[in-house]
Amino acid sequence: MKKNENKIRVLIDTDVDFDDYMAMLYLLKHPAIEVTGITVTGSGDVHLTPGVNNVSNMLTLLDNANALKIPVARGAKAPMIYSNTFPGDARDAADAHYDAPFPGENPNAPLDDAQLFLRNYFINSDTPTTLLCIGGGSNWGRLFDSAKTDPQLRAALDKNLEHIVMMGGNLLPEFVTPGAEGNIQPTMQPNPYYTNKVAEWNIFVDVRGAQEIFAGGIPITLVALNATSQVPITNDFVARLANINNPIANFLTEVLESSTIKGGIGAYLDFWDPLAACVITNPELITTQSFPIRVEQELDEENDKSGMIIVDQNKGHSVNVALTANASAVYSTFLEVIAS
Ligand SMILES: [Ca+2]
Repeated sequence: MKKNENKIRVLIDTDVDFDDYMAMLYLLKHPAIEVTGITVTGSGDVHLTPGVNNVSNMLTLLDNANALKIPVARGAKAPMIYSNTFPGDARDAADAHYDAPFPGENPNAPLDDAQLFLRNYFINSDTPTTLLCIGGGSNWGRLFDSAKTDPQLRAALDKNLEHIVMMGGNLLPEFVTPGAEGNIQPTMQPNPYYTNKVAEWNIFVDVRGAQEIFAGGIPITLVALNATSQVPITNDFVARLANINNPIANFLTEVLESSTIKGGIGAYLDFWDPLAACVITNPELITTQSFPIRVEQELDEENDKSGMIIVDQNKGHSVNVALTANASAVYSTFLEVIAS
């Protein structure tokens, strides 16, 4: 792999929401990145089978035969614990890829088993890899859990999993200024199914998965709501995206303009997953601070504190949490790559 020796190798773990497309296509287009595999989780926004098909067919947007061969693997059908789930209408929209068409069908079949793919990937790898984790943590929570009884996998992860950049979580005002509320039941988009006001979705859908990732012993940058809430997807950003007028920009514009994203709440949402993707290439876009954190997972799932991120000097794991982001630099960084 000499030609790619200077590139950052990235594995992506996704729940194929609207903003996952922004994150994945940014990294797939970036000249300094080699995406070496994409695992899909069914704990998150999309259902598993449509999610796998959507990621696989998304690769046809790149008009590049090598991109079609990037491994896409079926991951978890369910979280490691509890049964928290996104609202059904949001899942239906994600399954239908927001009615934005892909140019074609990927002729390469997806892989059946993300756990097997990831184990073989690390055991056979001699190159450091970064993980972008932008869905519920069920795939990687399971991998870290199985590494506890699989010394060969554990050693391979320690050797070559260099860094995890994870979109998720929020530090509440009781831990940091300015704090960020959760997004399960935000003011702007009322959710009739849950009353939890302290958790963030990627953590909430699999509280144990997230905890296993935090405890996994690999350096983590957690791109929390504290930072992503400073980067709203604005009308001006979408106009600049639409103005690029290439197949990827047009696809992303169509997703953002779909009835379930902008139309559903009358405004665009935040730059959640794509901010985490941009942090891999441009860490200067955020400021971070290290905290010893853990996920509240000991309470019943119906408890309104389930999935809360707790700063805990005794039982927490050291994680770099993104607290601020430079919005105008994020927009420019992202759009420059999509336009290239
Ligand atoms: Ca996501």
